[in-house]
Parts: sequence; C-alpha cells; structure tokens
Amino acid sequence: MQFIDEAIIHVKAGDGGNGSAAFRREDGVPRGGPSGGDGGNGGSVILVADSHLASLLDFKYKRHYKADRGEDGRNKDQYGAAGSDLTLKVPVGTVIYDEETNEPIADLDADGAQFVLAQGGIGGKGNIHFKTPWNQAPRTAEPGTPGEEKTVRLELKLLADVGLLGYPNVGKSTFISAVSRARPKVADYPFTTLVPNLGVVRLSDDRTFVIADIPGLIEGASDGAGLGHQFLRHVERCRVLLHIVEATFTTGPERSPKHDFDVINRELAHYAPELARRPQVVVLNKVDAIDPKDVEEYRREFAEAGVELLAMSAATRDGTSQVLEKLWTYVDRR
Ligand SMILES: Nc1nc2c(ncn2[C@@H]2O[C@H](COP(=O)(O)OP(=O)(O)OP(=O)(O)O)[C@@H](O)[C@H]2O)c(=O)[nH]1
Ligand SMILES: [Mg+2]
Repeated sequence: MQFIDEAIIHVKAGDGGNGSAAFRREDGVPRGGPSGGDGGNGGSVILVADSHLASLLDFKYKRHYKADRGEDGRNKDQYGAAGSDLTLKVPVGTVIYDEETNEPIADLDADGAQFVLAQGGIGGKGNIHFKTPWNQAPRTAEPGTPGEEKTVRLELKLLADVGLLGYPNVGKSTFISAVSRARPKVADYPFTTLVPNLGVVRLSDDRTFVIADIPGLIEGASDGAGLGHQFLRHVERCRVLLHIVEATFTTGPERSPKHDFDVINRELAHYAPELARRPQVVVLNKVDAIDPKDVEEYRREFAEAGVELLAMSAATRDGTSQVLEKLWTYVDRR
C-alpha cells in the first residue's frame, strides 16, 4: 500500500436552509396567520482519527468534500430537515494546519479523537417566529447562514516513543526487525526504506514501546538530497532518538561513525532545532564485522565529544538488549 503523509483538502460544510415565509390557507380561516417553518441546519465536516488507517492515501485522490445543506422550511409549520454531517476518517497522529497561515488547528493524536473542521450553517427562522401583536402577518423569514469553508493541510506524524536516525544502510531496518515483529525490507544498498515503519518492542509484559524506522538521511537532506528530510516529521513526537552509526562503509570513503553522527545532527538542526535537542542514544552497529580494537577507538572518539557510544550487531543481536534497556530509561518517563 502506498504511504501518503501529506494532503491538502478543501472542505465545505452545508449551508443552513432558509426559513419559509408562508401563510395558512385553510377553508374557514379567512386570513390565516404565518405558517413558514424554519430551515434545517447544514451538515458539518468532521474529522475522526481511526487506528485502522495507516496513511492519508484517500485524500490524495479526492480533495473536495462537502456536507449536505439543510432543507428549507416549508408551509404548514414544517421545519426543514438538517443536512447530514460528513465524517472523514484520518489516521491517528494526523495534524491539521490552516493552509493559508500554516498554523496548526488540531492534532488528532488518539484513536477516536474528533474535530469539527467546518461547522454547518444555521437554518433560518420561518415567519411563524415573527408574529407580534402589531404584526399579525409578518413576511419576514431568515435565510440560512452559510456553512464554513476552508482549505487545510493534513499531515500525518506517526506516534512512536523511539525514532531511528542514521545514514542509509547502517542497519536501521535490520535493528527494528531484530527487536520487534515489524519486517521492513533489508538490503545492502542505500535507501532501501522508502516509507516509515512502526515496530512494537516488548521488553516484558508491562514494558512495551513503539519504534519508528524511517528512511536514511544524508548530507544535504535538508536541501532535498537523497529522499530529503521530510520523513523526520515521523520522529518529531518521539521521546528519544536512537542514532545508529556503523563502520563498514559500503557507501562512501570519507565516512566514519563520528563524521556520520555530526552530519546527521546538522541535518536534524536544519529541520528543527527543537528536534536536535531531543535525547539521543547512540549505537555503533555491525560490530560483528569490524575489529574490536576499532570499536574501542570509536568509543574514545565519541567520549571526547561527551557522547556515550553503545555497540551492537543487529544481525547477530549481540548488544541489542542493552540498547533497548537504555532506550527504556527515556521512554519510561511518563
Ligand atoms: N555484518 C552486519 N551487517 C548488517 C548488520 N545490520 C545490518 N546489516 C546489513 O546492512 C545492510 C543494510 O541494512 P538495512 O537494515 O537495510 O539498513 P537501513 O539503515 O535500514 O538502510 P536504509 O533503509 O537504506 O536507510 C544489509 O545488507 C544488512 O544485512 C550487522 O549488525 N552486521
Ligand atoms: Mg531501512
């Protein structure tokens, strides 16, 4: 299934129906009084978060949404029926932005959370309401008010406790496969992962958390290099980032764990300074394939910069449980 995490839609709530300005016409009632009923209220456009949805795909193909108008009021005191609301399901974690001002309007971050995106118009009053002792035959009836109309941007920001961060090919997907039941594609080339994946880690019955695997970042990602950095939105809500570096370097001669670490942190700061300040657990992966002496060398280099470097092999799972325990110390600060 295609993963779409951004969409712009236009919504229009139903207008209120007009009130009626009718008069009674009955045998034996020579000058019947006012009998025009009220217009019905227009339907609203409502967004509801639904955990069964994983992407904003539906909104890529259909962009205009309109709720029903309220019926007009009629003769014989009949009220117009209200227009039905239009309910649109969105994935949990959808944030709604005003397309013009770019201001966030709502964040549907829990299953079942609702938001009235466009309020239906109010039905106009019929002339039955305007009869007074000095005006027995009012011709006044109110028109319905228009339903709200707006253009909004929907953005899906996945809900995960831990976000994976790192260059392409360092073993992010291998790690999430090793520690959860998620099975993203793993391959020996960069940009294997094209869309985010979530995995649930179960340390024990009451210690579970969610990890988000996202596509790799490279130098210049903030200017669109590689797959760009827009996927970082999916780690924005994470409490802690697991920054994976590696030292076998199939992808570039100038690379080193510390070089990669610094580059990714620069890209992170370009994307959002706030995200760059999020706690990071840093781990050297693929230690099965390098000399243990090198591991110690890298540790020292990171320690000089004040960063603790863990070590693991996602392939053999050596060291992965220490990484998970370390992550848990950040996740468990609820
Ligand atoms: N020797 C060794 N190879 C590993 C280890 N972890 C991952 N690999 C290999 O490294 C390659 C890349 O692994 P992925 O998990 O796809 O890497 P990724 O970071 O998800 O890559 P992108 O999705 O492209 O960003 C694959 O060939 C893996 O088999 C490890 O611990 N040791
Ligand atoms: Mg991957």
